[in-house]
Amino acid sequence: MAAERTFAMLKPGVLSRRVVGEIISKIERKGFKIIGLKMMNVTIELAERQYAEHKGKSFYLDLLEYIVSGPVVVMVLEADQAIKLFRLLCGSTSPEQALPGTIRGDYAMHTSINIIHASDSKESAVREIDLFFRPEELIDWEDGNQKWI
Ligand code: 3AN
Repeated sequence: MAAERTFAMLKPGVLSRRVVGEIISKIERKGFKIIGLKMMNVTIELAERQYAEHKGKSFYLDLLEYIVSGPVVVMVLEADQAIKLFRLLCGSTSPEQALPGTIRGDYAMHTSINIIHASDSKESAVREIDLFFRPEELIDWEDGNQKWI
């Protein structure tokens, strides 16, 4: 199966809660290969581009305010079926429906502060990776453990 790439963001608050390492551990333990990783502040312009599809919705302004409210950690993850499997690992957008064991199930209490972003389609993944990473920031390293994943 051809490896796929997806975009992930640990949203503001994850650094403050000192759980960045725990969440990245869950992502690694599942078997995703991290090929891009950095910490940054999201500008309002970048936030508007990332969430353009939500413009006009009731939660849009709160979403922008949240995403620029503190530093985030962004990643590009590679795996077979990365987009689908990573969304499963994140759990439902609504923490009431996110199952225990998923990242939102274990770490989030409210939809508006649901701590992690995962691309929802191939098109979104390509667009978001391109928005947040320069090509030279992605490192396609040789994975000697691939046959065990
Ligand atoms: P997901 O991030 O799970 O793909 P989307 O794309 O529907 O969810 O929504 C993007 C983000 O917008 C969510 N992660 C969440 O932060 C926020 N959001 C979505 N729906 C709501 C809602 N009903 N109330 C508040 N915030 C919401």
